[in-house]
Amino acid sequence: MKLHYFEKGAPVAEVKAYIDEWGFAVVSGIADSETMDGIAKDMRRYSRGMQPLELEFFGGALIKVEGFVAKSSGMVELLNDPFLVDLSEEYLGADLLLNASGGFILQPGRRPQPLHHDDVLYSPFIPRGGPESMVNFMFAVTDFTSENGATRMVPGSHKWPEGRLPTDDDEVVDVEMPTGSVAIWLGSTWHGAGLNSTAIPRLGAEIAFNCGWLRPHEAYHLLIPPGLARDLPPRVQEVLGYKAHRGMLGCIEQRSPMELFGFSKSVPVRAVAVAGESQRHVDLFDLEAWVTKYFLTQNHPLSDEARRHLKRLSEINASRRETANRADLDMLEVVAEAQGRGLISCLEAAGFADAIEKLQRLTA
Ligand SMILES: O=C(O)CCC(=O)C(=O)O
Ligand SMILES: [Fe+2]
Repeated sequence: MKLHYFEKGAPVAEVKAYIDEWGFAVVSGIADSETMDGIAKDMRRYSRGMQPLELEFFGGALIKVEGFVAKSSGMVELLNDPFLVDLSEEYLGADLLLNASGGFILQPGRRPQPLHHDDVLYSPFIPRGGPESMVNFMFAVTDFTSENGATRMVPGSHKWPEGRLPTDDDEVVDVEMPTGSVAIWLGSTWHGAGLNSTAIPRLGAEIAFNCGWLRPHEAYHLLIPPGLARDLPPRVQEVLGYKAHRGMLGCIEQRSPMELFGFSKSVPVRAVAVAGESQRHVDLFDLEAWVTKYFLTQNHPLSDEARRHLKRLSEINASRRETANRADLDMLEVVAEAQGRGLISCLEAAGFADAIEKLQRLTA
């Protein structure tokens, strides 16, 4: 294959179509050099005195700064780019979680990392060929070259059946990319760090996600407890696990922890969110249409955050419309309520108090 380089701003659908075909993609220019420099500094600082990981899995030359989002503000910035979550949601569904984040320092070595697929974490329990469980982003903090051990990918290997192993006949592509680029691959895609035959370490910053109904590799509630998470951007709070999955997993007293802890300002949303079924003016079925119309008439651009919540709410509402079974309806109602609350607290945090007030009047 000839590797295509997407540019920052490439539509999610285009990048996804490419990943669907090859199992991975590269987007260049996604992070600026200042952010990369900051991350490089943090990586060097936190890796002082560390030795390469010993497990055969890592190949003998990889030093890893783990829980890296908890250690580097640059990593928080990367994580807050909506492109990451928007693209990953295409594979993992809504309310996904940060699986792991790391500084990957590839030292000069003697052999490459063995080829593997990252979803070994879950594949004993989710058969290959089923839904994807992970999406991985590796940012080039230094240039990635064939000489310094750029990550190697096996094109199309995400489609391989259980038990199919790489052979010498399989094509392997070195993902060469300049600093500020990101390589993206699926949990099912075979890959591995290359061999660094230069004298200078290769630095990569990894952010991986998993489905919100799976337990992440790293325990981010503990790495970034509520007192610290409070000051992070909402999207980051969400993927750290402070948002419940579909309003039902990871709850405290039936609520998302971020609601209960009051991460966004007050959340006077229940009245709006539960204004279901028989209400006169706005009900959950129409909430997204109402909000979209409101922003159109106000000439306000709809924030990414709000757009995301709206998209989820409309997905849930579409399934509500199609579901006749009472138990399923009850469940979907819980989910719609949670998504409605998320939407409204995000509107509120963005300062659209007038929209919320209107909504509340309409639903009173
Ligand atoms: O550092 C790299 O290029 C890839 C590392 C990797 O795939 C892993 O450790 O799972
Ligand atoms: Fe990997």
